[in-house]
Amino acid sequence: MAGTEERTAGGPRVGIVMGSDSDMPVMAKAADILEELGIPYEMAIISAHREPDVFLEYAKNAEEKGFKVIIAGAGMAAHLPGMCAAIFPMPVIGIPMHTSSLGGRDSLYSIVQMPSGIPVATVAINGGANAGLLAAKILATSDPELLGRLKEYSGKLRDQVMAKDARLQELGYRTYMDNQKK
Ligand code: RP5
Repeated sequence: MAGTEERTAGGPRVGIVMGSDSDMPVMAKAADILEELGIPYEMAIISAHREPDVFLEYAKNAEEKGFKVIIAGAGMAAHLPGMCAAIFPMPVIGIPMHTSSLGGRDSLYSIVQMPSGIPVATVAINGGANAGLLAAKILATSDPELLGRLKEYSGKLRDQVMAKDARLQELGYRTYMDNQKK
């Protein structure tokens, strides 16, 4: 399939799909998280509107490929995540893209307002990293080693904030802010 790559050894457990390459900077944040946590994924660019036949093949084959979660990102009339959820029987996480015309509210409403029976777990506008983490947490419910790596990740976040506060106490806020601007 064009535009598809598998990043880690072992079959892909997560499908990352986006409606356009203009979505790539946000979707890359989800991929970065999966790589950091050692989760194999496959990334693809597929437009539900511009190539519906290709989209249908992707969604129908996703379970057979071994995907346990799909992360789908799209902007404007963002039907890709909802249509993935209509076909793929496991969790779909939707990422609404920021848009220049309506600030991403168009994408957000298109993705989050699913009809009863077909849920899409929708993250914030441009919330690529959280989508990756949510996928990891879903997989971690049946993978104790991954759960351990997630706990380490949370521990690192905690340490980073504590280090920042220690630096603030040492320098005072004016010097801290001056250093931030450099
Ligand atoms: C959506 O339309 C894509 O997900 C993208 O966010 C938006 C704009 O696509 P391009 O015109 O940049 O290809 O389908």
